[in-house]
Amino acid sequence: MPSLFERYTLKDSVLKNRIVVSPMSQYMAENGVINDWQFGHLTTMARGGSGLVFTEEVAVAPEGRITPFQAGLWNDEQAEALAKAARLIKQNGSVPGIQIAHAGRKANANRPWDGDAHIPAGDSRAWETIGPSPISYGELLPRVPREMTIADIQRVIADFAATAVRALDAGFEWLELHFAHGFLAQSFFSPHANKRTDAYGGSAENRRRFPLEVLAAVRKVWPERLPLIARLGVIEFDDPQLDAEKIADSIALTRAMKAGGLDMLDVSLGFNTPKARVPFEKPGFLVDIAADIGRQAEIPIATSWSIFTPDQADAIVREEKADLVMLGKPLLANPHWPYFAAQQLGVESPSWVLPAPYAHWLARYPRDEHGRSIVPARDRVHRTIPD
Ligand code: 8CM
Repeated sequence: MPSLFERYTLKDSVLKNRIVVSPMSQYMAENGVINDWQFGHLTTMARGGSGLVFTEEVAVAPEGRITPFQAGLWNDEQAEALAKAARLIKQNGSVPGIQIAHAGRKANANRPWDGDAHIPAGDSRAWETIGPSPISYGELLPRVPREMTIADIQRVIADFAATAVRALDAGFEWLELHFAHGFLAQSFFSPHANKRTDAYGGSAENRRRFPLEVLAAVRKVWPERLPLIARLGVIEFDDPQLDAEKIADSIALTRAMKAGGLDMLDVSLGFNTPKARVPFEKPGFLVDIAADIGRQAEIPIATSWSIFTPDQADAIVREEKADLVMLGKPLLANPHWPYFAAQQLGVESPSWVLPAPYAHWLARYPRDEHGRSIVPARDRVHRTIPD
């Protein structure tokens, strides 16, 4: 059995394999309420055979949305729609996860296909953005956030906890805190964005405070029996010296989060500066960094970015560099990627990675005299040919 298709248990949650649908923002919600678009998207992803399906990033407060069309979870109507999404993911054979976040100084932008840039202050669709310090991200995101007061910090921490309660009630089994990609918690952690002189800024210890307090508040309300994980940006790729410091800071934060009840780290990018030059062209460029952080902080690891092929994903798990592989674009390009991966990796009866109404047809014919598919698995990778 290829390692990618081994079961995985974390707390009381059992995944049928190590393939995870990354949180992928759809920007199709209305007033933060997801709708038929996301129901179709998440159903498709669950039917594709991945062990765990994350919803897109869900904002904990209105001003924390990346775009006006992002999903939210601060009211009952949003919760009801997300509960339907959790049900659909389960009914279609996967485990439902949800990622919760506050976009901080990156909030209030246009959708990527509408230009990706901040909505200018004064526009009727603009709202006030907040952050650790009044420093903008720059380039397409020039808006300067209002520096958060201690009361703002406490309010947003309470918003994370309230959203976690709603996520639990909605039926989600995995909760991911978004501490990456230049969003609010990451910008507190990053010296690029955090120039505060109070207890939430300055030293590495102070810059850890906000994410740790969010984790503590959420862990109090999220049951011990269910996985609580964080996506953490551990590197920028802007400057080798700063990157080395950031990885060291990330290991220290991860150790502290583990002590605070974190069950797994999802290793990702900082995205705090437009000056970063991320080597996206290099397959699995984050994998060895993720493995190192996992070893040093002694915590289970998920990771993502530039992971394309089944062999690559399987090797990551087999070589114990990560426990879970998070995929985005490969699954958008081919929602049944797990089926093709199972064929390519030589899983017995690969069609049964998919739900029975699909699997039994795919498994049927043509067959040779031994009852096996007449097409070798390796040649079937990009074609829908029976087992
Ligand atoms: C959306 C936009 C930009 C990002 C994101 C998302 C959603 C999830 C995530 O990261 O982890 O960086």
